[in-house]
Order: sequence, then C-alpha cells, then structure tokens
Amino acid sequence: PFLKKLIHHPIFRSELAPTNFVDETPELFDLKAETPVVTQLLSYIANTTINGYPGLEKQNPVVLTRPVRPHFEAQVPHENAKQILDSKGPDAMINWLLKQKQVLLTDTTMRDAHQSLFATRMRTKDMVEIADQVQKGLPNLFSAEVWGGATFDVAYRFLGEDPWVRLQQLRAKMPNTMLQMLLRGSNAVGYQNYPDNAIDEFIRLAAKNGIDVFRIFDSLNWVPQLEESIQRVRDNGKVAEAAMAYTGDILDTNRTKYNLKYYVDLAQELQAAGAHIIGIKDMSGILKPQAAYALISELKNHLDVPIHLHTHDTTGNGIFLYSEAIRAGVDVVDVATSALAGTTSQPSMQSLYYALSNNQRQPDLDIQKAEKLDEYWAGIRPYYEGFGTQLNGPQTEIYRIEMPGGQYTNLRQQANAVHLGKRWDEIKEMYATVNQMFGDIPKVTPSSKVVGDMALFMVQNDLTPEMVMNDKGQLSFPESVVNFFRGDLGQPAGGFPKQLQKMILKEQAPLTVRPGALADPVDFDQVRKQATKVLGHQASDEEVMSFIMYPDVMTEYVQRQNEYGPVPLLDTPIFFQGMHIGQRIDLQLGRGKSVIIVLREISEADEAGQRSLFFDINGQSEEVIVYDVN
Ligand code: 3PY
Ligand code: ZN
Repeated sequence: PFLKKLIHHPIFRSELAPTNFVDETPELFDLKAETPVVTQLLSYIANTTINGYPGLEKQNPVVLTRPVRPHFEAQVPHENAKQILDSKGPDAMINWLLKQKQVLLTDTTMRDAHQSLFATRMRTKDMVEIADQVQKGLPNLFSAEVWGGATFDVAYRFLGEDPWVRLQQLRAKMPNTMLQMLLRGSNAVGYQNYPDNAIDEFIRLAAKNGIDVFRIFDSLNWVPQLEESIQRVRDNGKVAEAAMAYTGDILDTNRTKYNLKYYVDLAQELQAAGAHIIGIKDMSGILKPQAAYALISELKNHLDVPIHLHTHDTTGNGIFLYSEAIRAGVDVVDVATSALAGTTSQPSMQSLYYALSNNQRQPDLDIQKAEKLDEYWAGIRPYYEGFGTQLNGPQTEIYRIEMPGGQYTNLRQQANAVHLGKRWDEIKEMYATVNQMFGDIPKVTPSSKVVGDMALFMVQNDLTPEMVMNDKGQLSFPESVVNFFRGDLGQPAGGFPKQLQKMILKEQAPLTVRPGALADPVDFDQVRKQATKVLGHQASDEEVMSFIMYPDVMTEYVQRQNEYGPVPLLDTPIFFQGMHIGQRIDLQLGRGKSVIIVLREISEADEAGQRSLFFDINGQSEEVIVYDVN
C-alpha cells in the first residue's frame, strides 16, 4: 500500500518530486487516511474536469441528475422463452416459439440501439441499474440483446470497462430473460478472422457467462465461415441464430445478384448447417415493406425453423416494414425502447405495440410498464448527447447507399478526423460507387469497413474509379482493402472482380479457402503467460480470450486501470465531464463503503501548465495536480 500510495501521489506522479519527497511527505505513511482507490478515481476526475474526455467537445459540466427507476412487483414465474430453454433445451424452446400466435420481441436497447445512436458508449452502470426492472416489466420478451458487436472492444477501449463483467452483472440481474449477443462468425467480436480454437473458446466463455442466443453472421454471407460457430453454439446447449445480411432489393428486376432465390438458398444452407433460427439482418434499413412480405412468405414456405427480423429505422419505414413482415408470419422482430429508437437505431417497441392494436399478432406487452421503463432511458440519453448522430430524420438515400446504421456515425467521425467532414455527401456517394467496384457485396462489419475505408481513400485523394482502374502501381491502398482482396474475410458471392483484385494485390496470391482453416491454432498457455504478466495477476480464461482478440487494447486498458482505478463506479456525467466547482458526489465503493467528494476550488494554470484541484474527501482536504493540456 505504501508503494501504491507513493506512485499515485500527485506530486510524485507529476515528476516534480524532490529527491527527499518520501521523507518530506509524512502522509504517505498514513495508510488509513484514504484508500488508493479513491486517490486513483480522484486523479481520473481531476484529469477529466480539466482536460475533458477524448472525442467529446469539452464544455462546462452540466448537472445531469440520475433518472428515477420504476419499481415493479416481482413476477410470478411463468412460461417464457428463457424458462423453456433452461428446463427443456433449445429444440423445445424453438417448438414453443413456432406455436406462438403473437409476434415476439427482442429488445436491443442495451446493444445495437446505443451502438447505432451514440457510438456504443452506453456504460454498464446505466444498464445494470435498470436491468432487474426490465426483466420484471417485460417478462415476455423473446430476448434482450445486450452483448457482442462493437460493445466488446468499445468497453475496454473507451469506457475503461471489462465487457465480461458487464455480461456477468446483467446475467445476475436478468436470470429469467434470454440474453442475446451478436457474433461476427469467424471474426467473433473482432475485425479479423481468428483460428477455430479461438472461436470455440470464445463461444464457450460467452455461453458460460450468460449468453443464451447467439446471432451469428458473416459479412460476406459465406456459409463456411458460419458453420464452426453454429456447431459450437449447439454444443454448448445454446440457441444458434444464423443471420443473412440483407443487401440489394429482391423486388428490383434490374439488380438480380441478391434476389429471392439467393436468400432462400442461403437460408436453407444455414438451416442444414444447424441453425435453430434464421435471422434476417437488415443492418442498413433497406429492406422495403413489400420485399419483406415476399421474402418472409417465401422463407416460411421453405424452412422449418423460426425467422427473426432485424432492421434499422434509418430510412424511416421500420414500423411499416415490420407490419408487412408480421403479416407474412415473421416470428420475432427487433425493437428498442422509444427513447433509444428511430433513425439509425431499431424501430420503437412502444410504437410497434400500438401499430398492432386489434391485430391478433400484437405482442403480449404491458405497455404501461414499457412506457415507465422508457422514462428511465429518456433520462439516460442526455448523458451521451455528445456522441450522437446529428440525424434528425429519415435518410432515404440509404436505400441506394446501403450504409449500416452502426457505421453511419463512425464513418462520419472518421471523415471529420481527416478533415473531410465537409465532403460527407461525396463520401456517401463514393461508398455506393465502391460497392459496385467491389462487385456488389453485403456491407456489414467488417466488409462495411473495407468499403468505407476505400471511399474515404478515394475522396481524400480525389480519385475516380477510372483512375483506380488505370493505376500503374502508384496507389497504396488501405490495408483493410488489401486484406479483403486477399481473401482474409472470405469469399464473396460471385467471386472478386479479377482485374481490380490483381491491381490491388500486385504480386500477392489470394486465398481461396477459409482463412481459419489455414491459421495456426492459438497457444492459450503462451497467451496466458503474457496476459498474466501485463495484468499482474493470474489471467482468467476470459482475460486470456480478450488478450487473444485485442492484445494492444488490453495492455492499454490495464495501464489505464492501474492509473485511474475502478472508473466504472463513477456516474456517467462524472465519467464524461468530471466535476464542477461546488459539486458534491456520493461515491459508492461497494460493501456499504461510500465516500463524499466535494470539488472546492480549481487554481489557474501555473507556468508549467499545472492546475491544482482542491477536493474534500469525507471532510478531509486533498489536492490533486493535473497538467492542463489545452
Ligand atoms: C456489428 O457487427 O457490430 C454490427 O452491429 C453489424 O451490424
Ligand atoms: Zn444492427
């Protein structure tokens, strides 16, 4: 503790410590005065107060009060999807689902909604505080999508949180609801292919920590990339939902690559590969209502398994689309609570409920409870305003541009970062052009990133498709583009455009087989050794897995954690903004331990750019020194 106290002492940390600092600083020996955890958190708060949160425009902290949580009576145990899955297994649950007259709902509020509305920044604390009430208020949900996709790396990278802990906490609060995740097939929750033994271990751990339903997709709809995951999910006794990424327009007779037959054949292959459910993943919101009716009717005719439809409301027709899909017999649809619904997110749960009034498929939802829960989410939303999409309404050009809801904000941020914000309209058009150059591919993580990177690259360098095609080896293409053409993401339907592939790969030979089949298996023991060294304790299986997928992100995460302590304990406004002078917070450290922190004063910056922040910690004053980087 002495050493920890020493290295966290602000003066010692600021490198201004005189050589006799230890002798001259008796409070270092007063180990009871404060815990190192409080010192670490103070250092985080002080730094954020002065320097802001990366990626957020710095503004004076605004006081955002915590929204009131509704309080529902405990539910009597009753039959729902989770109860049947746990008591009788996946096949019985699927049979039950097929017999339901009502359409069932997946609530995406804690995953895709915030991924698509505010760059995946929702913090675990804001989820865990309401999770038990979500379960009590919405006991008939098919599932709650709470994990996977971009949430995994964003938790470590930007929120200083462990995504495994998020899953464990939600599982504990929602034992009677099926928890669902988005799994990128052989890319797991990363952006590249992993060896099969890594995928197997990832699925084992996700299942062990609480995932019931795995929605698995491949960004090129290449079935060999999905087979391993489907099988492993089955082996773990969980539900394998194989999703087809929807692209094109099945009713457009001028665009036949992705026609009705393409999807019916694909769905049948996935069913044969062991999928319990077929998902339709309309990640961009381009599935039109009549096309949905045709597609789902046809799938219902050809499949024995239920169909789960996912869309984004980017183009503004979400509820109409669902209405047609429900008329055609879709079994489950994805919705988000109203406060986090619409535009790039999913359609509103509450709106859909009313859209189906007097319809025999109206979901069994207690609308008043759903509306009460929504008040909580409406109170949470302003915490994340700074990460928003700046979209005020439907974007119908997306029907043509086919950009996923989750990518829209990200690519825009990327464009801003390279000073191309003003050329955003051009970038969107280029996105559609690049898709055609690449042979018309489904665009979803990570193939969407490849198309986005190329579009940015072309706009940035003022390139036309002709200039690219006539290149004499001068252009150095983005790495993701080269990897894609090498076959690192797998094989697209109809193959790669050969001439472009040759030009981009230059002398390299492309893969024609599944990358995972060639990759050396991961050596878990070796990764455990490295992870243990970085962590300073014996790495758990979950930590080993995270190091396999994100070695650099993990190393930085551990460093920040050592510096700033358990930042997930801080309320969200404090986490993103720091404190304002006079503010008082009651920090709950767990096990009934709480600390009252008051920020009294902030000094002007001295010549070295340092500012002192004067806090009261449970009535004792404490000074923290921070460099003002502004
Ligand atoms: C993800 O892979 O994160 C997605 O949400 C794809 O739509
Ligand atoms: Zn989505």
